Amino acid sequence: MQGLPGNGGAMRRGRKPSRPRLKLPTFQTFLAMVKPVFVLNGPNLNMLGTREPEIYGRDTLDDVRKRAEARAKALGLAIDFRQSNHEGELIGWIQEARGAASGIILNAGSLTHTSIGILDALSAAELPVIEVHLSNIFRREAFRHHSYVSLAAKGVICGLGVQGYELALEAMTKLVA
Ligand code: DHK
Repeated sequence: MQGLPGNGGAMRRGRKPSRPRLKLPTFQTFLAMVKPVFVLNGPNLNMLGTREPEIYGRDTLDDVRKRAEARAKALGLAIDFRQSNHEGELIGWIQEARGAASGIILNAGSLTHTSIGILDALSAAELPVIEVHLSNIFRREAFRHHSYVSLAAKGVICGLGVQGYELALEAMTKLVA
């Protein structure tokens, strides 16, 4: 039996006409397409693991990065994890984030309590910001109770150690959606 012109005879033989196939990106391609969340770490966080472990824990910064990357992958987020001991470098990365990132998770270390430059860069970035601290800064010295970063942050997580970074990533999925 002959089919109708143009549909390969599908109609006459009772089959649905074939539709053009929608090609979905793979999960990895999708990750590469979206802008990463910048996870930025300030001064002395490269010393994690050996630095005052009773306050900051025994995990190294590399452990923190691996846990953050694993959590981000499970959440479908791409992250760019960095650390610097230099205020200017951190400010440069926050400026870069404005065009290149979907959000910022920031543990600015001691610069949290001193840097108006970092606050200004965060305000200019116009991105969701979550502030993280490993230790509970409110149980510590009075000078740690004030944070310039908080003025630009959507939320603050402190005192929960490495888990704070994972919780920040979970919260970020809602903020970048
Ligand atoms: C890290 C630092 O280096 C301190 O200067 C802050 C923060 C607290 C943290 O708990 O992760 O005061």
